[in-house]
Amino acid sequence: MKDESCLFCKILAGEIPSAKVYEDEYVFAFRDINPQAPVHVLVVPKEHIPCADAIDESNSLYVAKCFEAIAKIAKAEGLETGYRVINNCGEDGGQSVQHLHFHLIGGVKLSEKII
Ligand code: DGP
Repeated sequence: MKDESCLFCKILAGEIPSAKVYEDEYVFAFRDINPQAPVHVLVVPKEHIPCADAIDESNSLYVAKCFEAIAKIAKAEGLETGYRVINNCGEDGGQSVQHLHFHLIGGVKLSEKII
């Protein structure tokens, strides 16, 4: 289901252009407009799930499919020595777009590590 006011729903609908790297029935992935590493891909469910806090048994298949896609994209992007997957959730988590997404970051030795 689409949220008319959601930036990523507009990208999914092709109303806003993006640099697509992967797509299947459940997932769309595209390059972040403000990359933080040589590879910075946003992996987005095609269902409008606002944030990680809204994941439940009705939509968790989309999350599983996102992680299946992440493994495929990482291989396709040549990230055989590793990468990081980040989800920002809510105001304290620093989430700026209210459509669940996973940042796939790599292509360099990542230094800033919180955990
Ligand atoms: P977050 O702060 O975790 O909600 O991440 C949102 C990301 O979305 C941020 O890294 C920048 C990216 N972004 C925002 N607007 C656009 C856009 O129009 N196109 C693309 N490709 N990325 C965007």
